[in-house]
Amino acid sequence: MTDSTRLNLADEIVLGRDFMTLSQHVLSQVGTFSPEAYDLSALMGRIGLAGKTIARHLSRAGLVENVLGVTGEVNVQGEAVKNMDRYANRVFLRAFEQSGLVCRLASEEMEKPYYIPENCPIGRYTLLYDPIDGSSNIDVNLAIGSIFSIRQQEGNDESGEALDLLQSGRKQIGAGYILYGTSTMFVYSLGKGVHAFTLDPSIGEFILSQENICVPERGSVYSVNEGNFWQWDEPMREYVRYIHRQAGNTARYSGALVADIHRILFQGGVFLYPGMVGHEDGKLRLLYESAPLAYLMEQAGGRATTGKQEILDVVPDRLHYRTPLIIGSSENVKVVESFLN
Ligand code: P6P
Repeated sequence: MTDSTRLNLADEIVLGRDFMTLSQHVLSQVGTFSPEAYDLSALMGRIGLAGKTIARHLSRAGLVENVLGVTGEVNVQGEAVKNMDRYANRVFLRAFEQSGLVCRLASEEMEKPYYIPENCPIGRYTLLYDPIDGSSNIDVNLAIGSIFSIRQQEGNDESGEALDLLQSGRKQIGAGYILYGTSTMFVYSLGKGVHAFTLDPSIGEFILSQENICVPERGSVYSVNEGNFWQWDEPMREYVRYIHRQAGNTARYSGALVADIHRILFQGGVFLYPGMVGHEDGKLRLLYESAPLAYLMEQAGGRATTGKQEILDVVPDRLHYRTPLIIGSSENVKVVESFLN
């Protein structure tokens, strides 16, 4: 390379970093320049576009309409729908209309999957997502997230019941989340490790910030809503009493699953959302919350279980199926299991 084409080393390094964008990284992950590789790269790029659009809207909370507050509706989960839930759900749908990539989208906010017929002959992917996870944090300006899972559509789903989605999390071909925190981060895996990108608003790109993230084998953080203590069964209460007695543990619970998982992914520890009296399956939904996060955690060397079964082996019997969730460092998860079994 002649001097006239070179920059100084520092600028070359910055260019190299800034040009490892999300779409570029997906191509490097798939390792080929096949049509499928470009489809996945474009698909991840559209999810990134949805995340950037949601981050922009969040940044105007309190200044523009329809960011804070509730719509007055109740969703299929029986939860009050926040303005941001509805906005973010629509953003994901718009990101994939006319994309040719995704035939069907399933969301926490929609009772049934949303079909994009013009995409179906081409786009064989289904996107499952929680558009805003932790929406109780929105009105108090705390971290929230979006969670997504990518599956291949099997068959033509003539019944419109999306029965092919009722399979274990091992069928996922990719998963990830967007964390709207002090910075906006995009974390994903296509089965070859977990990689994190940070949004650089000055160029509107997610830039690679951490590659091949490995969750520590054990950690001192335990993340659980202890306000539910007397609704848990005795073995779970015994585990938490054990943690209280053991020196060195730290309680961290943000009210947003994505934020708590992100902390554990980088620092180790365990997140728990157990079953409760009257809600034995817990609160978290399998297909677009627990399964994508379990996929990431296993890719990072951690574990995720219901307490009785690996999350990725659970086969749901309905779209909005819930499971208890114990997820994080392999050693911490093992200790929890020793109390439950
Ligand atoms: P609780 C948010 O509604 C959510 O689905 C997760 O993001 C979060 O971890 C959990 O519920 C919080 O639930 O019952 O502790 O307020």
